[in-house]
Amino acid sequence: MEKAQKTIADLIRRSQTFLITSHIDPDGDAIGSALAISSVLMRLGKSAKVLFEEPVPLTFDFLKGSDQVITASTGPCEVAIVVDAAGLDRVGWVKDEVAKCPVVVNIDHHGSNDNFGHHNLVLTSAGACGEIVYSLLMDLTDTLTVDEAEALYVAILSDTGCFRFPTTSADTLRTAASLIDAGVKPYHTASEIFWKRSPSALQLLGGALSTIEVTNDGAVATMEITQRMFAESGGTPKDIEGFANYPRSIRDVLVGVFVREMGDGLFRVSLRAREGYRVDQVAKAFGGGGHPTAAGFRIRGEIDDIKARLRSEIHETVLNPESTSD
Ligand SMILES: [Mn+2]
Repeated sequence: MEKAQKTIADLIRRSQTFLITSHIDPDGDAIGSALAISSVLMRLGKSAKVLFEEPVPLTFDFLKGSDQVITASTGPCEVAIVVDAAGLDRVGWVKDEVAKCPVVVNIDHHGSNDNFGHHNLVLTSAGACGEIVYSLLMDLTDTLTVDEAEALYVAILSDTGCFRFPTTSADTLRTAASLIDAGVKPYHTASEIFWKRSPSALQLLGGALSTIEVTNDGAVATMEITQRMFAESGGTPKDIEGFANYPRSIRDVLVGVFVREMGDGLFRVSLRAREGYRVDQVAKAFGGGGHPTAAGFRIRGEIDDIKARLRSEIHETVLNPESTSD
């Protein structure tokens, strides 16, 4: 096993108080990984607080412990464990809370991870951070509770796009199988995440789909969702989980762009690429980050302008990289 994993397991065994956090706009991997760790640590008699910049999105509030997540400043802990974040900037203001802890552990699977921790367990081959967390937790405990297993199953299901994305490996499925052995019911978990849509959510999807534009060469598709669509449909941000994957699902489209209006001139952009094409560098150029085929960032501006800049940036650096000097 990874030497870093053994070192971190030893550190956890001899420490008593933990702060666990992850990136802003937390997804299933961030939340599931953090909740599973905190639950195991508390079972081991330790103090483990999960602190996120924002509350857990409703999609994931069925996970045990999600109501214990705190979103306000807390006292320092012996050890901060940061999961699923490529850099400390990704955790938002929680960064200051992490800085108060003398030891920082970085557990992640992003290729762009900058090894910000005192201890770094970064495995870029993992489809989800939850896979790495599973292996670490099995060093600390003999068995997972059903709730811990479900949190990790959600992490893996989310980050592998239900076992469809390129990082899905035999190990991914072996870990998922172990979680099912521990009591996870795949049908139950999938229906909690994917099959609780409201009618207004589908109206919202209809509105978003009607904005799809494909470039003349067929390689880039954009889709957007505006505050007005939320208002008209009665839908909520919870309803748009997974929308970012639609533009890329069009035949021949290599890069999909999903722009969401957050209000006050702020937009959140999600980029999705086919395997072999990288959008993480584009996201980075705009101050964000992510994986080669799934990345994102936030930006201020005007929506048509943002889309135009993105189309040209994607054509220049993703689809025709030899045209740039670096
Ligand atoms: Mn992840």
